[in-house]
Amino acid sequence: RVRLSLLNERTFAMIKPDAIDQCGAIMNDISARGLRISKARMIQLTVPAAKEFYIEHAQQDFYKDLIAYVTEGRVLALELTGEAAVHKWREILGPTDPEKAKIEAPNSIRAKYGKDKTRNAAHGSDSMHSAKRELSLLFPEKLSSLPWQMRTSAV
Ligand code: RTP
Ligand code: MG
Repeated sequence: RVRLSLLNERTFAMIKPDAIDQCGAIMNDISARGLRISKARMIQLTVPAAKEFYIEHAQQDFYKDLIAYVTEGRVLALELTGEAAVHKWREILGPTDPEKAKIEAPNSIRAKYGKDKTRNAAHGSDSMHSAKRELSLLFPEKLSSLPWQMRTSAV
C-alpha cells in the first residue's frame, strides 16, 4: 500500500503565459518523460490570485515583474502524477534561468521554451508541501470555492 502511494505522488505544474502557445509540445514532453497529466485547467490569473500563489516571494525584488508576467495572459494549470513526481518534474523543468538551463540541462522545458530569468515558460512545486498548497489553490474540491475571483478563460 505504501508502495502504491509512492507511485502516485502528485505535483503542480503551470505553463506560464509566454509558453502557452507551446502547451501541446510541453505536455507531450511531460508524458514522454513518464509523468501522467491527471488534471488540467486553462485560466487567466487575476493579480490577487497571482499574489496569493507567489506569496513566498512577496519580499523579493522580482515580485512585481513576476506578478505582471503571470497575469499577462492565460496559464495552463496541471496536476502531474507519478513516481517521485515532485522531484521528477523539477528535473524536467530545469534551472530557473533558461540560459543556465541551456548549458546544464539542454533537453529541459526551460532550455527549450524559456526566454529569460523571469519569463521561463513553466512552474513546478519545489516540495510535496508546496505541491499540496498549490494544487488546493488551483484545483479546489469544489469548483465554486475557486478562491480569489479566478476567471476560467473563454479565449
Ligand atoms: P517556479 O517557482 O516558477 O517553479 O520557479 P523556481 O522555483 O525555479 O524559481 P523561484 O525562485 O521560486 O522564482 C519564482 C519565479 O519568479 C521568477 N523569477 N525572476 N528576475 C529574477 O531574478 C527572477 N527570479 C525568479 C521566475 O519566473 C521564477 O520561476
Ligand atoms: Mg519556486
